[in-house]
Amino acid sequence: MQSSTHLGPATSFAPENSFDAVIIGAGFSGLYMLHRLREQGLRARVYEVGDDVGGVWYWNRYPGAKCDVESIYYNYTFSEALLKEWTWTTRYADQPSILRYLNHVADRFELRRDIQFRTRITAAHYDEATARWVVHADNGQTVAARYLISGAGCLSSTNTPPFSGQDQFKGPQLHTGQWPHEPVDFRGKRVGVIGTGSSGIQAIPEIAKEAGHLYVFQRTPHYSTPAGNRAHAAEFLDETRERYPQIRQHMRESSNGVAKEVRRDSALKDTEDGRAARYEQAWQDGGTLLAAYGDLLTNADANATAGEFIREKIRDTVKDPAVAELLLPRYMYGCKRPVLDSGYYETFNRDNVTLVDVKSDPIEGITAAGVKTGSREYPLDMIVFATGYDAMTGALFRIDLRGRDGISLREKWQDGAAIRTYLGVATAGFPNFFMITGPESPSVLSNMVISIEQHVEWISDCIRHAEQRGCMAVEADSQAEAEWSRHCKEVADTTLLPQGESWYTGANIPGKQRSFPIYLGGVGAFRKHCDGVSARGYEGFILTPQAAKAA
Ligand code: N01
Repeated sequence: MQSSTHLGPATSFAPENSFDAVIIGAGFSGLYMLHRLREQGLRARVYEVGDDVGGVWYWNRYPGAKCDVESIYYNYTFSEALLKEWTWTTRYADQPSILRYLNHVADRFELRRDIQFRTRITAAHYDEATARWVVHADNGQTVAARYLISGAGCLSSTNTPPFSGQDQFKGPQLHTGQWPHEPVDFRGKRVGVIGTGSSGIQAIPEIAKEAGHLYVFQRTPHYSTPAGNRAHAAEFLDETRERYPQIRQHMRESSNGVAKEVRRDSALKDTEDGRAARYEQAWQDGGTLLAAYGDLLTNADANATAGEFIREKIRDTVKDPAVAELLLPRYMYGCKRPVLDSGYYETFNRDNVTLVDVKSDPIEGITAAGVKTGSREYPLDMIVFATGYDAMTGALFRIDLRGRDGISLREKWQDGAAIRTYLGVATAGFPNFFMITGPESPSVLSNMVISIEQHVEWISDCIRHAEQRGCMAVEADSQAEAEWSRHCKEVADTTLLPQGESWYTGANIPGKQRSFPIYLGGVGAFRKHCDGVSARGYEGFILTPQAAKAA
């Protein structure tokens, strides 16, 4: 048995550097995890890279940043008092409102005293002899903890493609996922935005309103539908508060974590007029069209009807037919994350906006003056990278995470080619390590906050169970894990989603191994399954009693 880790043994830590649990990240996940563990009487410490709480909502300050899950569903539901005292004023909350909410939560539950900001966890090694994690930070600090819990997020490790010459550009270069705190002045400037996913599509209409000229560098046209954002009426808010117990129940039992009816009928069984009317209704209501029929993500022909409806809308909206043609998405709708916008396609009718098709004329590099494609150089004063994230595994792989026998998570998962988790919450060989909305949980294909709450509550119950029985370690069994991974893949393969070229599959990161590490069985079914596992005494987990320590 190994007696220490590469970071040294987990013995001889001063009390101030020794915790029951270390939690990585102070976003929605880390904040609630800290609250739960403190309620259970455990000593937990959160480490957070940012200067303050918020996670992705701390970093994503770009103009137009909003959440595409309706605000009344995108909040914690664990506290009646918190639900009653907070009001979302618009259908979709913007980034400043969500950040205010998370600050309110941190203050209300006095969380800040157990959070260390401006600290990045760089390594965490499991010391098998003491059944503790030795955790190292970028400031040189090393602490030990019985439990290590990642709330590092699914979309927090930003991706900037390695364009040649990037260091030569004379003006500011900004990434939507690491936006500056001070206001960015676009007035009169030639601005280039690279990327037209959710972040680009939210930012482009806002930047266009200010910029002297905006160049949108688009590689793949994405599907976007109107968000239909609006102020909430007072009666709607009153009624929502009254009905919240039912709304919460509905969210928890639903497929995607929001309390909306899901249609199950087939788009192909409807008439052409019937489909047009239903898609039009969904378009006018705002939101994605994915809920219009039950088979849009499972049947390519059904999917094509929604795709064509959106293409027709783009042709109707964009005045220049050549520009409209370039904006038409051709992949299967929903296989990249569907985007919600506020006036995106209309933006291309402005005189100060130019769409640059970098699929036919790829970006060759960045120069001192701007962006150079194969055919010409675009002189710019500022470049905005809306180029997304190394999703699902990026934040975990950035940490040198080593479990039993010094095996790293990256090695175990073979850089993403062989991701294996049990319930997305644990992985064999890494005792007492838990992931909040890790790979192979519903995570990014659900309302994240509802999924985070479910995982946090399940993890804290599991820890309580282990503590009450005096266990030194809880670890996923490799058989149970293999079975869960197989099941995830089997469910995903009943849909069109694994076929997509998207960050869901890792296709957005050159060289990244393809996989589809998201559980598509639905939030309600997942919760039921996890509850069954705990009711059966944490079936599929190995609980090592204290006595085994001496063996
Ligand atoms: O990133 P993306 P995002 N040359 O990966 C392009 C969540 N989110 O930050 O499609 C040229 O979707 C790339 O082109 P292509 C949400 O889940 C949520 O926009 O790969 N272009 C694409 O257009 C979302 O899905 C909210 O051909 C290059 C873009 O960059 C996720 O975050 C708001 C390129 C990246 O799009 C990620 O969204 C915002 C290159 N070399 C984000 N490399 C909410 O509302 C990449 N691109 C909650």
